[in-house]
Amino acid sequence: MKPFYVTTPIYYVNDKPHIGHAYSTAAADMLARYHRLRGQPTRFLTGLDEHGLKIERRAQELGQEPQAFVDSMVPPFEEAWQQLDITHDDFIRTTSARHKEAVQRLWKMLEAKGDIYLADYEDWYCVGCESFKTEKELLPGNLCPDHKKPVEKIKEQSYFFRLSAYAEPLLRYFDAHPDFVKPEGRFNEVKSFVRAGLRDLSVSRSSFSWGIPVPEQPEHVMYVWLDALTNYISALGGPAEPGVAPLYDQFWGEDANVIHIVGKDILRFHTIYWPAFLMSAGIRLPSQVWAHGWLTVNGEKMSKGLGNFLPPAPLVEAFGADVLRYYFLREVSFGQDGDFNHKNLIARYNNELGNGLGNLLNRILPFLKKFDGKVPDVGPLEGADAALASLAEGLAAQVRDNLDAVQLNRALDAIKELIDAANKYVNDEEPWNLSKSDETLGRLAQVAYVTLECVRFLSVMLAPVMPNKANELRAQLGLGALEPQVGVDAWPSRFGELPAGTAVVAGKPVFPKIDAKQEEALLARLVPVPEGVEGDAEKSSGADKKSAKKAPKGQADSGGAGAPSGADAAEGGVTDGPTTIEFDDFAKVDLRVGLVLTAEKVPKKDRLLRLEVDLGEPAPRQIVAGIAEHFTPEQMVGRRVVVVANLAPRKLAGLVSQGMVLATNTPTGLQLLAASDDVPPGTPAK
Ligand code: ME8
Repeated sequence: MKPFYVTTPIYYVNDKPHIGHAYSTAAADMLARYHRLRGQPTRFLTGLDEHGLKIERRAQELGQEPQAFVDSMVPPFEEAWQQLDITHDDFIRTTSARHKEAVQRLWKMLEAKGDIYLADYEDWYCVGCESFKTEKELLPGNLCPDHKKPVEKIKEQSYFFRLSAYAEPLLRYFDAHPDFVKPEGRFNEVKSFVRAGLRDLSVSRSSFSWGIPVPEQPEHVMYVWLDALTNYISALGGPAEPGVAPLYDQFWGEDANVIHIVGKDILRFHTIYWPAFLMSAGIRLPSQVWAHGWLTVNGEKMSKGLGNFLPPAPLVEAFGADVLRYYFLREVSFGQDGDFNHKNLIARYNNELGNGLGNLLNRILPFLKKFDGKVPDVGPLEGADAALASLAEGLAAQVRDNLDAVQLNRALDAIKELIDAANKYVNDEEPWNLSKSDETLGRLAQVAYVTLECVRFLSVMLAPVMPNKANELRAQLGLGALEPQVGVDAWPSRFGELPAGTAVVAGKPVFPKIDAKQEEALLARLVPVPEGVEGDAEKSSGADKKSAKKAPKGQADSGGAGAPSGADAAEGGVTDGPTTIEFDDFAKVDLRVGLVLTAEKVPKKDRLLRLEVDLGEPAPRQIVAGIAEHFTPEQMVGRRVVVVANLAPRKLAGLVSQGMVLATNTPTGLQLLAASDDVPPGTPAK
C-alpha cells in the first residue's frame, strides 16, 4: 500500500488561529483519517512558521523577544487542533533545531548545484505577504495588491536563487503531471505565470536577523519562504541520503503520495518556488498541491477591522468539533471560495444531521425490541432491499473515489445521498405498520436489517469528517469504535456484513435538535457584531429574511456580457414573475471589483474577448467575456469592472473562464458595471 503524506500550510504565529486555519487543517485531517481507514501508512503534518520580518515586528510591537513571542503562540494552535480533534502525527516549528539544520542542508545542496549567487538587490517587498513585488504588480500609491498596504523599498546585498533557470523544467513537469495542481483553473494561472518567465529570487536578507542564518554567512538570514517550505521535508528528517531518515525514505520516497493542502493565497510559493528548490536539490516533487478557496464570515471578509476573525474554540464549544468540521467541508466546494454562516450551520445541522442521519437511526431502533434488541437474521435481499443495498455499495465506492481525488464536499454529497435514500426507504416500508402484526414481523426484520446496515456504512464513511459522531452511531448499533490498522482496509464495500445477533444499544439522540430559542441564543452569542453596528447581529448573520432581494424578470447579465454567462442567464432569468431570494443566497455570490490588466480578441470568435483581470489575488484571473462586439481590447485595459468571482469555471472556445464580468444592455448598447479608479481590485461589491 502506498504511503500517504498530507500537510497543511505552517501558519504564521503573528495571529491566533481562526476558522480559515481550522478549515485547511480539518480538510487535511479528513484526508489523513480516510487514508488510515484504508489501511495505508499515513503521516499528517502541521506546524508553525515562526521566522521573518512580520513576526519580528509583531514581537517588537508587543515589546517581547522574538523567541519568547513565538513560544507563547504555540499553545493557542496546539489547543485549537486538540479541540478540533486533529490527528497530526507531527507538529513542526521553524525555530526548532531539526528544522534549522535541515534548511541549511538544503541551502548547501542548492549552492552545490550552482543555483545560489550574491548580488545587489533593489526592489519592493510586502511584509504582509513576506514576498517581493515587481513595480508592475503594485497598485497606485505603491500598495500591495493583496494587503492593500504600502510596500517597502529594499536595497541590500542578497543571495539569489536561479529561479529563472527553472521556468522551462517546471513547464515540462507541469505538462507531464496534469494533476500536479488542483483545481484545474488554479493550475492554469500557475502555468501562465511561469510562461511569462521567472525572475531570479532573492533568498537572503541582511537588514534583519530573525531567520535561519545562511551557512558560513551568518550576517545573512534566509528568505522566510525558503525556510518555511522546507518544513515539509525537515519534519521527516530530510533532506537526507537514503537510509539516514526512515520517515523521509518512506513518506518522501518515490512511491509516496504526497499532498500539500494550501489556501489559494500561497499557491505560487508551493507550485513554483518549492518545486524549483526541490528540482535544484535533485529531490522528488510533491504529488499534488491542492489550493482551496477563501472563507468569508457571514459574507464578510475576515479582518481585524471588522472584528470577525472567528476563533474555532467558541464554535467547538457550541456545536462540537464534529459538527463544525462537517459544516466546513460540506458547505464549501473544495477549491472554491465559500462562506461560513452561523445560521446556515444550524440549518445544516438540524436538517442533514438531525432530521437526516440521526433520525434514520431513531426511526428504526425502537422496533428492535421485537427481536430482543438484536440485529435480526435475514436471508438474501430482494426487491427494494437489494436496490438499496446496491445503491449503498455504489455510493461507498463513489465516496472512496472522491476522497482519493480530494473532492471532499463531493464525498459528503454522496454520503448525503445515502442518508436520503435510506430515509425514503423507511418512509416507503413503514416499519411502524409492519410492527403491528405478527404476520409482518419477517418483513420488519428485513427492513430493520437493511436500515441498520445503511447506518453502519454511513458510520465508516463519515468517520474521516465526524470521528466522534461516527463512533456514537456505531455504539448504538452495538459495534466497536473504528480502529484503523495499517494493511487493513476498513472501507465498506459489501452490504450485509452487519452480524446478525449484535445487540443494539439505543441511546440519546446523536444529533439533538437545536430549537428556535436555542438558535436565537447561539446566534446572539456567536455572531460577531461588526464595529459600529452594535446590536445588529441579525444583519451580519445573514439572518434577516426581510432583506431578501427582488430579482427583476430577465435580470442577470442580459447582454450575455460575461462568459460563462449566456446559458446561465437565460435559464435563470426566465421566470413568470418577480422571484425573491434569501439574503443567504445573495451572500453566496462573490461580487468583486476587478482591474482589467490585459485584453485580446479570441481568434475566430467574433463575440469573445480574453481578459486577464486582477481580483486582488496572487495571480490575475482569465475571464472570457462576450463583449467583443461592443468593446475593443484597448478600451478594456485599465478598466475597473464588477466580476462574479465564484462562478464555477467554464470552458469557452477552449479557454477556461474563471468568472463573469457584469454588464447591462441599454438602448444605446452594452454598458459595463464599473467602479471608480480609487477602488482597489478585489474589493467586494455588496
Ligand atoms: O501563509 N479562508 O501562513 P498564514 C480559508 N506561513 N483559508 C484561510 C483563510 C481564509 N479566510 N485564512 C487563512 C502563511 N487560511 C505561511 C504558510 S507554508 C510553507 C507557509 C489558511 O498564517 C489557508 O490555508 O497566513 C492559507 O493558505 C493559510 O491559512 C495562510 O496562513
